Amino acid sequence: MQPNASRTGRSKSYLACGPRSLDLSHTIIMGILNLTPDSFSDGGQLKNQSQAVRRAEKMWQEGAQIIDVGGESTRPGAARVSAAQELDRVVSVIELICRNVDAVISIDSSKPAVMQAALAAGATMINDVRALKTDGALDVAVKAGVPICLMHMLGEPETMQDNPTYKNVTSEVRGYLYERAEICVNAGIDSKQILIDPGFGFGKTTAHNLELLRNLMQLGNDYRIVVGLSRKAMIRKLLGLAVDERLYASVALALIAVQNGASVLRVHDVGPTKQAIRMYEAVYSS
Ligand code: 8Y7
Repeated sequence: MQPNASRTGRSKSYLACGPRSLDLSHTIIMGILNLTPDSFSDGGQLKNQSQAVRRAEKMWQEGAQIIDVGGESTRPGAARVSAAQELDRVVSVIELICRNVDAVISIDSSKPAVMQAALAAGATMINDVRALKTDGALDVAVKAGVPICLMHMLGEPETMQDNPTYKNVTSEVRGYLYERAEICVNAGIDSKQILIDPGFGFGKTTAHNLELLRNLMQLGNDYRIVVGLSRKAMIRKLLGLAVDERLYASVALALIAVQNGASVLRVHDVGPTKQAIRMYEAVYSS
């Protein structure tokens, strides 16, 4: 058994993603599939779509059990897009991935209409950086019965990095996530289907991010933890590296997250992260 499972005394558990179930006794990799226009060099919609499906397939082959599909950028300073635009970006790609790749598809969105359409197209998980706070989002999640990742964000992407301040970042993030999770449970979501995520970089300084990662265990055992640190700006701030130079640091951070209790890793570089996890599991399962 992995130390993070034995330390927390959790028995074998699963996420129920429609017809599939994900075994949480192994670390799960969620591969990032960005369908925002800046993630493509050029070309028309069809070219983009087949490129996206190929990328999903590659991530699946490299070990991603979940593909997280998103059509709205939540980077610091990013503007919001309309539901119509987001739908246009994600729905047909989800249908195509479903037909061609055997992975669980997660919809990265805060908009209930987008969640609903994505679920109808074959997604069986929701990843919401706004933790189902948008009007109507909780209702969609309750009816769908799929796993839901609730992420902490201080403020909104346009302004979240303007001097974020906490008295105690770990306890405030934990308090927020447990409050959101309780609201979900009271609305009828099975607590075993709820995942929580501290939201690295979402209204946090580098010092906040480092403290949260160090204290990840303090998010507790009630809900499984998702962590996204892949290629994030804190690596530029600490090491001065451009976004395409952040692989080794990203893998190191992912492994620290696993040691500190993360169950799901949201990453761009699936193959290298999978190798690191396999070594970790080889050490701790023998
Ligand atoms: C996260 C995320 C992003 C994260 C979860 C990026 C959509 C920025 N980051 N979702 N989304 N956790 N659950 O750099 O950390 O990927 S977008």
